[in-house]
Amino acid sequence: MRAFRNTVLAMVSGLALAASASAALAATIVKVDLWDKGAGTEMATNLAYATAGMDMSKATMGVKATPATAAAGIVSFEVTNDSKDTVHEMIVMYLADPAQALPYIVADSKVDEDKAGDKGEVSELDPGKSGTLTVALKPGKYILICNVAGHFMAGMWTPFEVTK
Ligand SMILES: [Cu+2]
Repeated sequence: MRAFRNTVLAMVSGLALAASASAALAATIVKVDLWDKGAGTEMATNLAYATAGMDMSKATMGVKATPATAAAGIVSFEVTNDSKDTVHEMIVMYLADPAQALPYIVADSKVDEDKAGDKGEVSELDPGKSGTLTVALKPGKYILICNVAGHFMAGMWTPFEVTK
């Protein structure tokens, strides 16, 4: 999806130029922390979003967004991988139907990014590294996930809402 992402980035940089011309369109800053309990911890395997009866207190890794909501418009996700030993990433997914599970490729232990509502990502951050994603988002329900193999099922997702 790199070509698509570059298109989005080109659109966003156009928006960013427009924003710099108008202070009223300042981006909302969202801090995102990617955390885990260490590579020595056995990963949880059944914590996908929208799984009935799941217990997120069993998550061995996760995504934390502060704040977990933003007004519609330009949003800058400032993402930090807090892990000491594991690569993580952050993908913004739009949820067309928040009651539905995300499409999943079992053989790859990954969410199917082509079928889910991929809006952009900060891909594969080494431990301790940071990156920023700036995107224009419309109102709705979203989810921030890490799609390194197995991490989504281990609990690496968090809801995110864009309001009008
Ligand atoms: Cu991860």
